[in-house]
Amino acid sequence: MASILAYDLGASSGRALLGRLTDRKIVTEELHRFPNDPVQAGGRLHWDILRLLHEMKQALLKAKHQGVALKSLAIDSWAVDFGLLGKNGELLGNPYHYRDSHTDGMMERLFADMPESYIFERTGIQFLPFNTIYQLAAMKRAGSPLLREADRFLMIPDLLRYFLTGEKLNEFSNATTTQLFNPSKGNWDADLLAQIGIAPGLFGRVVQPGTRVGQLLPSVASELGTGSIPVIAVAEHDTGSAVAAVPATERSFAYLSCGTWSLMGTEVERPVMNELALKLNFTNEGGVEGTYRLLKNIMGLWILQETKREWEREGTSYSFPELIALAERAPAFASWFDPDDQRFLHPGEMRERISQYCRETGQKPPEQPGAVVRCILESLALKYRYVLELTERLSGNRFNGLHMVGGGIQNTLLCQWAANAIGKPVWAGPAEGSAIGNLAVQWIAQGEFANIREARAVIRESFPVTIYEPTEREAWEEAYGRFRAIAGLN
Ligand code: ADP
Ligand code: LRH
Repeated sequence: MASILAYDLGASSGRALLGRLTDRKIVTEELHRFPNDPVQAGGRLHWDILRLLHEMKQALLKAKHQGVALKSLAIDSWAVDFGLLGKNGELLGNPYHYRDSHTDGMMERLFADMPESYIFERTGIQFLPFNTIYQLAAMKRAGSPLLREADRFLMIPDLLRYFLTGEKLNEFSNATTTQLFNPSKGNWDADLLAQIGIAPGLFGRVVQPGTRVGQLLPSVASELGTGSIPVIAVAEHDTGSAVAAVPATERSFAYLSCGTWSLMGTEVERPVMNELALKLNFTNEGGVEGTYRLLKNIMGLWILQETKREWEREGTSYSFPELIALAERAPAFASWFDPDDQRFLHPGEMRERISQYCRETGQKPPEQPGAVVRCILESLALKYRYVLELTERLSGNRFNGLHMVGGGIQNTLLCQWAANAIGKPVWAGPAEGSAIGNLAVQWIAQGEFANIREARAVIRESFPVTIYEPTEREAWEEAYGRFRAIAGLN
């Protein structure tokens, strides 16, 4: 039976999922899962890009050993990061992690030369300090030798795809996250590149999700002993793939892609690039079939991941289910913080930062592990309510519930508290949203589905959705008012 392969590389882990279509249902099998641990070296934070390529090859070997013939494969990953190729086609250096501190203060520095409105009217993209534009500007300012030698700019999935196929192409959904792509012109923005002093020649042709972009290089196929496999560019930005997999029936719906980040918003036909979008710092990231994701980043489960890592460094290991059980038993509504306070962006001692935030806002810092986790999860749920309200205001739509996809939906407490906080049902599933959206776009490219609407209908039939109805409404309503005051959200 024909199978296809989706590589979904998240900021915390990567996986390779096999997909098959059986009686108009999608069947998936996890072939391979591996950690994605960034590496601190020489005072900088990098992605271990070649280890990721190695793990991707392991998945191909597993497929071969299982006797699976692959009809195609595709890659999606986190956004904004990139590698640079030299003239000889070799990778120059190890890609930086977007949480590296070299972009600190860069965004504000650029605003002195061009106001936010100038950047936003050209890109429609939210201001995040680690956007590619600020990463490149930081490298330029530091006189990076990599930049001097660079011949091509490839984002993470472009780069991994290049290693597999030899083709140097930039995929659209990810290109939009650079804050250097102009959706009106349908191309890289020459004015912005000139402002930051980056040669436009580094940037290649932009291909739409659903384009066949090559096949396994003979050298890769012979190294692994596989045949030649067609490679497709999907929505290579993981959030683009995740939203493609939202099993919504309605045309206009609200979603929360819940993993390392919490990405909340709605799908729109055209970018919303008005003053309110700029003021609320919403983004318009490119999606499949010409759609855009009007959304806002929320810091997400990163804060919990980092806290868990901190306990591990101290010698106590908790699993996510253990931490959630502890949180459930801790006292409710004891303290909160705004997850999007910039102090939580970089790796490090999250508990101390939470305590500091609590002290600054006249709250008693949480102490026991259960209280800390409860504080994180309640703060996230309450922030979801705030951003959902902003999404409604900006889009002019009222949503009767929230679709949640991504690994974070395994946190049933968070799903329930999200429903309680927004006062509407949460429909959770599928957990492997990005990988499934990746598979769906490959099938569209192969003519198995006519379009994303049909793909979503099949996804709906293939994967369970858990419904969380809101409970404890009064208590959460009252908590929301207090949370807004503490977080200074008007
Ligand atoms: P990413 O793609 O950004 O790496 P995922 O979508 O894989 O992230 O989601 C990872 C998050 O899912 C973890 O940070 C954790 O909070 C949550 N998670 C993973 N496994 C479980 C589990 N068994 N129970 C509860 N939560 C979990
Ligand atoms: C989620 C994600 C998100 C970006 C961030 C850098 O994995 O792609 O959409 O903002 O990583």
